[in-house]
Amino acid sequence: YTCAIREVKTKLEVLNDELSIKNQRNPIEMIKSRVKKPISIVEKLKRRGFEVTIDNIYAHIQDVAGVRVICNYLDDIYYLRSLLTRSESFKVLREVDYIQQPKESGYRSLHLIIDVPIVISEGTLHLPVEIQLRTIAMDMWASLEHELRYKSQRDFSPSDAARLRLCSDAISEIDREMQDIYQGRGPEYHA
Ligand code: 0O2
Repeated sequence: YTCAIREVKTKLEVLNDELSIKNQRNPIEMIKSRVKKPISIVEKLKRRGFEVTIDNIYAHIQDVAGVRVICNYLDDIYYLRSLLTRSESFKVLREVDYIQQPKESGYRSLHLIIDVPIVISEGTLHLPVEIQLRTIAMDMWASLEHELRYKSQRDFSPSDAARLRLCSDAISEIDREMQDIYQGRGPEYHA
């Protein structure tokens, strides 16, 4: 899974370098990655009613390898998505658009699960990698929401959840406005 992440990161970095030469700007602000902790893998398998086995991890957990791509603008997300879905290197296994359809919590990001071929001495291994594409603002919201929901010293109340949903709506508005400013579109564009 570490190698699968390396493959994806390298492809994204190459793409970002090429696009920065072509367009004089980078669509990718930052790339983060992680291999899911064993305890989280075990919890996820149990939650879904599967026995904890290597085969079940391989068959049912598609986000053991995770790559988070932080973009400057909303359009950058969909531009990268179109490049990734057309790429001959990876096959898209699943796509979930939590930007068009945010989660109940207010979470927004575009998730792509891609199949990454890894060439090893015994042949080619195919591993899934979850790519989360989001703007800087969406990343800020997701990081703080996660922190507040799971790591806060006090209980997370329904009122906290409701306020976070409002923050998510505000952030979505800011993302759209930033995109419009970047493209020189006035407020009349959405009228
Ligand atoms: P981590 O620490 O990022 O690995 P599931 O709902 O987990 O059974 P699925 O399809 O994997 O099934 O879930 P989903 O919701 O499509 O995507 C899971 C990942 O998206 C999460 O991974 C988070 O990274 C992110 N995510 C989804 N919903 C929220 C949310 O409400 N708030 C925040 N901050 N992040 C969210 P993990 O495994 O939960 O955590």
